[in-house]
Amino acid sequence: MATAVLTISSKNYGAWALRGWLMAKLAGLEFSEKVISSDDPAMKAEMLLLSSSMLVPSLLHKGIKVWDTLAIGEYLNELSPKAQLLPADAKARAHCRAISGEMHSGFGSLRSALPMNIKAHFPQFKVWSRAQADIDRVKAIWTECLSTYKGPYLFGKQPTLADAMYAPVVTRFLSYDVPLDKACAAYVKHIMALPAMQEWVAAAQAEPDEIDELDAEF
Ligand SMILES: N[C@@H](CCC(=O)N[C@@H](CS)C(=O)NCC(=O)O)C(=O)O
Repeated sequence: MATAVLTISSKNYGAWALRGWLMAKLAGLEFSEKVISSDDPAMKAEMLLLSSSMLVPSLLHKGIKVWDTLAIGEYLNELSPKAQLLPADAKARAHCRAISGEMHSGFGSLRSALPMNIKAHFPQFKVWSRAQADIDRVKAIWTECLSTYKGPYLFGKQPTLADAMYAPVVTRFLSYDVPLDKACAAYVKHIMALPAMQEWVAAAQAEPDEIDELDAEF
């Protein structure tokens, strides 16, 4: 039986949940999922036991509770150093932390204008200027990483914490038909082809439609 429990929310709408879940998969952690619905008041009390911030994702592993996505990523990197969630090279590692931090603390316009919704497709979606600036910054980050580390992932041959942080942006770019150049489009394909991503997307597709869109931060 798995000794770790990852608390998550909707697989269709839960961008932070996807980040934490993908990190756990990339780290090779055996875990069970606890899916909570923020609409259910009974769940709130249970939620507090699992996540001190009342936000997901939250990881419970051998009595250690870790909430907040970046903290989960750092914890998993310590737990499974061989998985190299952070690159071995110090310069690349600093770069990986910097762009992961940028995703963690920024891109508010992109998040609110293009919320994650894996099941949906909005062809020719009209993007407003601030969200466009966020999109342009994401593309610049990806382009720099892909040319520096030669792909197919942001830091080279294997996916890292940064790829998990940007995975919900990958699904958004597909949902909202965001135009991409060849290198960024190839990156999107590689992320979507990860077995873990395919598993997540299949579960999102199978999620009942009546799950309300999360009204907190995406
Ligand atoms: N900074 C947090 C953000 C987590 C977050 O905003 N999670 C959202 C959903 S993906 C949440 O739990 N919202 C409250 C709720 O759904 O009840 C992190 O890195 O984990």
